[in-house]
Amino acid sequence: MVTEPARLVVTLQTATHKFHRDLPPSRVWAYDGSLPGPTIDVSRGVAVEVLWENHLSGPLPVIVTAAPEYAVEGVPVQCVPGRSGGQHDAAAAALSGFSVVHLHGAMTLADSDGWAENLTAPGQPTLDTYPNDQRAAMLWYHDHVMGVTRFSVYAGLAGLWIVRDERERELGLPWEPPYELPLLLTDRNFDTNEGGSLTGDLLHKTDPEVMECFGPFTTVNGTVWPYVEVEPTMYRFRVLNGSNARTYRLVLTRDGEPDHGRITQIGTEGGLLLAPVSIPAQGLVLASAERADLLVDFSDLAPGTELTLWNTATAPFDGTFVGPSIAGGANLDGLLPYPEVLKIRVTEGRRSRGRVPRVLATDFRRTGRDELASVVIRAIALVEQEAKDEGAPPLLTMRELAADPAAGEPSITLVEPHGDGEERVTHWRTVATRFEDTTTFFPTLHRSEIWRLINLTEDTHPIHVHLDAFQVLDRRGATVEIADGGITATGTSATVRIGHDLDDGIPHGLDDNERGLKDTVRVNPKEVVDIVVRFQVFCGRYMYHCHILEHEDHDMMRPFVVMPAELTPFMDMHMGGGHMAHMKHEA
Ligand SMILES: [Cu+2]
Repeated sequence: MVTEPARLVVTLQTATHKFHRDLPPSRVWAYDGSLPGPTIDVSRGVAVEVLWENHLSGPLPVIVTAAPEYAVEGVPVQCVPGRSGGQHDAAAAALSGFSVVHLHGAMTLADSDGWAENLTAPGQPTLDTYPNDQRAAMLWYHDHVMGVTRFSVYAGLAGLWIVRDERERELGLPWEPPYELPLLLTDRNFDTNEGGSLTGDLLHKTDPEVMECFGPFTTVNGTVWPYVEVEPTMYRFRVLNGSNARTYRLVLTRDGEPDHGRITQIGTEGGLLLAPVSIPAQGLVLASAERADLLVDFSDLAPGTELTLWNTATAPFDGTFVGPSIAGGANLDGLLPYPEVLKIRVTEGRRSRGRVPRVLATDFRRTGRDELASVVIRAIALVEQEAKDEGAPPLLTMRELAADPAAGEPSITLVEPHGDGEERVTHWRTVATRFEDTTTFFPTLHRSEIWRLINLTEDTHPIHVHLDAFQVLDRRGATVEIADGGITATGTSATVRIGHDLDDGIPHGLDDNERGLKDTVRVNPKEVVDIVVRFQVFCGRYMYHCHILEHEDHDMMRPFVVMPAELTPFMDMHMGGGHMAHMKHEA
C-alpha cells in the first residue's frame, strides 16, 4: 500500500495473457503487461504521481467485426465465438496504440483527468497527479481515447485503484487479501480457426444495426469462469462491472437456490453507504462501471460446500425486474449463452463469524428535494437517432436542454406532478447534441445542482459523471411520446409525463444500495432520474457520458466546465448557452 507521496511508473504494453487454462494465449494491451493492470492501493490524502509510459504497439490486439447475420442456425450471432462471416474492420486493425488514461471516480485536477482527446502516441509518456484526497472507495483506471475507448478497454487497458481511510479501519472491515477480494467482471468473445477451435484472439463482434458488443464469455479478473476458495469466515468482495456494454444481475446460489442472506452491501462507487443493506430482491444489478462493496459471510458452511455466482441479466439490458429463481439458465435470445460468473468453494480454515457494523459512513447525509428548492436544474435527454444509411447503427446522443417557456417546435414538454394533484408543465429546447457542440453546462464550484436525465430510448444507459460523486435523488417512471420525425440531428420533439404508474415491469424507484454516493447511475427506459451533483474542489473542463463504451464512442458524451462563483460575472460571453441551459426550481 502506498502511504507516502510517491511517483509510480506504469507501462502500457503489448503482452500476452491466458484467459483460460484451455485457451491459447491472447495478445492484449495491458498496464504493466498484466490483465487487469496492477492494483494501486493508497491511503487517503497521499498524493500519487503516475508516469504512464506508453509502449503499446499495433496492430490493435482485437479483431473487430460487424457480423452480417443476426443468427447462426438459430443462435444469435453474438452468442457464437468466431467472426461468423463478419468482415475484419481494417480501420480498427490499423490502430497503433494512441492512449489516454482516466482514473474513474477520482477527484483530480482537470489536466490529470484523461480528457479523451489529449492522447499520447506510443513512445510519449504522461505524468498525472492523483491527490487521493477523497472517501475510501474502489476506483478504476482505464483507457478513454476519443472514439475508440471500446476497443482499447476491450484489449485489456483497465486496472483497479483502491483508496483507504481511517473510517474503514475503525469499522474493522477486511482490507487485505485473501479476505478482501476485488472482482473485476468483463465479457469477452474470441475468434475461432477454420476447424472451429478458439484461437484466443480477442474478438469485438457486433450485429448489424446493433452497436454494442456482448461477449458470450464472462471473465473475472481476467479469467474465464474461475473459482475461488474461501475459508468459513467473512469476506469482502469488491465488485466492478468493467464490461463494455453488458449489465450483470448477480445471483448467488447454493444447492440451486438463491442464497442472498449471507451478503450485505456496505458500499458503492463513492465509498461506504450510511448503513448496510441487503442486495435487491432480484439480485445485484451492476451496469458498466458500477461497483458494489459486499460483505459475504461463509462462517456457517461446511468445507466442501460450493456456491455459484450467476448472471441473470439479458442483453441489451432494459431494467425489467426478473426474480432470482431463474439463476443458472442460459438465454440465447437475451445474448446470455453462459450465465456462470464465478464458483466459490469453502475450504478448511479459520472459522469465525463476521460482524457487520450497523453504522457505516458518518461523513455525509442524504439531501432531500425540499432542500433543493432553489437550485439550478439542468436537463439531459438520452436520445437514439436513426442512422441516415440503412443498415448502419443508430446514433445515440446526450442532448442538453434549455428551459424556454416560449419554445416552439421542436421541444420537449415535461409534465410533472407539483403539489396536490397539480401539474407543472415546462418546455425545453435542445441546445447541444454532439460532443463537439458548444459547452452549455457551467456548474458553479461548491454549489449543488440537479441534473435531470430523461431516457427517451428503449435501453438502460449507465450515466457517469467525472470528478465528484453524486447522490441519486430519485428515479421516476414517465410516459414518453415522441412525435413522428421528432428526432432530428439538432432538435428533439417529445412529451414526457413524469410520475405515472407505468406497469411496464421496470421497478422505477431507487434501490437501497443506490442511496449512497455514486459516480454512475442507471437510467432505464421511460424513466427520469434526478441526481444531485456538487463539485467541491476542482475547477475546469471535464466530461460526463454513458458508460456503455460503444455508446460513449458513438457520441453519448458531453463536456462540462466547473467554475468558481467569483468568475461568473466575467464569463457571460462564454456562458451565453450556459445561462439558457438551466432553470431555477420555483419554490
Ligand atoms: Cu448508453
